[in-house]
Amino acid sequence: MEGMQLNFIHNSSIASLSGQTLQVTDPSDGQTFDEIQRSDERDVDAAVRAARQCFAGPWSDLSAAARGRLLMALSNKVLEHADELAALEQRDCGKPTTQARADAAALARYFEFYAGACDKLHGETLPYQAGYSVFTWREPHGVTGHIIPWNYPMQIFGRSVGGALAAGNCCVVKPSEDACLSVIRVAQLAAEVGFPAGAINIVTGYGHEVGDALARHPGIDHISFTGSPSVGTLIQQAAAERHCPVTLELGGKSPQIIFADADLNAALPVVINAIVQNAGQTCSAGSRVLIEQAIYEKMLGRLCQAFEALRVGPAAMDLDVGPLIRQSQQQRVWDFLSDAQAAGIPLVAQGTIDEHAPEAGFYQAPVLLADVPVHHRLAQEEVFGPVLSAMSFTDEDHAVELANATRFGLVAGIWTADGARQFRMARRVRSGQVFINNYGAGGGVELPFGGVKSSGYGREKGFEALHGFTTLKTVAVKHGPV
Ligand code: TXE
Repeated sequence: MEGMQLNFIHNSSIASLSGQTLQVTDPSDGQTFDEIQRSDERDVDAAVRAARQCFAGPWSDLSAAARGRLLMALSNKVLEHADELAALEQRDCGKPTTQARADAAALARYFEFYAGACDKLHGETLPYQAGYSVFTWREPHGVTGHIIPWNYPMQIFGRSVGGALAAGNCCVVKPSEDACLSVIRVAQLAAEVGFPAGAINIVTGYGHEVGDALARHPGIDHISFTGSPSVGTLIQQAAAERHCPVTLELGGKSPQIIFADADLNAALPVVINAIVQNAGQTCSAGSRVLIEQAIYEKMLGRLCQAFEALRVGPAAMDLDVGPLIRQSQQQRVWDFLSDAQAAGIPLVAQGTIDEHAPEAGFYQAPVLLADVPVHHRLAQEEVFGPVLSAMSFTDEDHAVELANATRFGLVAGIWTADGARQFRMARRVRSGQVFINNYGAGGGVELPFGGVKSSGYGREKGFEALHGFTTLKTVAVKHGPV
């Protein structure tokens, strides 16, 4: 065992009150290498009290510009420590080096963006009856709770906590029990650059213990959750008990829609990357490819070739695909694949697991399945692995019907050279983001992100997120006699 990670509360590293810990496993070799605190509701309570104290004093005393300067200092600090943070997340999540480094750079960018946004957030003056002056203030909720998953700990911390702090909130964060090392380190770095004690607090442990306690705590004024739809329901129910606002990001079954007139050379690598990035464990993964019938066989052939060339291995080898996060996630993917086999869905191509990949690692070769029926669970549920389901469509109406035929609506990619169709399709596909002739647009912090239907609601990223992390107060002043 290499170390022992502590909670971070009131700018201090402290053990959980129970003294219990959980082991941290490296997905590349299945070996445990660290320990984190297994906290409970008492630790959550201590973190919420620290955050409330900070909100009542030092944090609210700062001007918006001063908050911005702190966030900018944190952005620079993250860049200075980018290699260290990337290495932590790489080991914790099994991320190939290129991905882990990109995530550390993205974290710095989130803080940079929100640093600049702090003093640009303002209310409005409103025309009203004679004798009144009416205006609005955008006020922080107070203390925000953030429940973060394991697939992109740094990025989701950046987009969620960065926005909440910029809007003037103090934060209590529960990272995933499967990946919290990078996030704990970022909170320490924040203290080093001068964030007051209590502004950012981290409490680790199981979701049903710490996450549940956070969602129910009366001192939490807003909850931001990214994770599975089933836990999203529990969070929403807990929040409803005390009418606490929530932002939910619950994943998707996002389509990539390829028309016969599309630039297939441009589409091919993007479609592949959208399903193999982070081993398919990405909420916005393009996990369905809908191909116009006229080019179905041709495009499928090209996808097969590309899939056969994909290589999987330990994170440090920096191949196309790393391991999955844990054994149960690997089992989840295997269950989907055996269901596909039982249903006679053709597995038409798969990548190769490198011979140096340790037996005990959680590897899964990328898989391409053809002719997947629209109602099969492979076309309906999030696999969260490198599994791409292909199906064909006859015309635009059929493409829209298939694209919208799931309970999710997070992201869609549309590939066509026809300008009018680009706009028609963008309107008709139900999702929070639509990309035309690209997918993700580089994932910039500027682009508001979130879903419709079971993909959740509320938006993170962009300036829009600041609206979700604030509440609007209307002030009407009656003019006195002159
Ligand atoms: O998610 P959980 P899991 C999807 C993806 C994946 C599936 C299961 O399809 O295969 O969910 O993954 C905390 N009260 N996504 O089981 O459990 C938990 O500790 C409060 C998509 O890992 O939802 C962690 O911090 N919190 C998703 C966070 O919720 C609870 C990313 C997410 O874990 C809790 C991750 C409870 N009762 C998985 N139970 C995306 N949208 O990108 C758990 N948690």
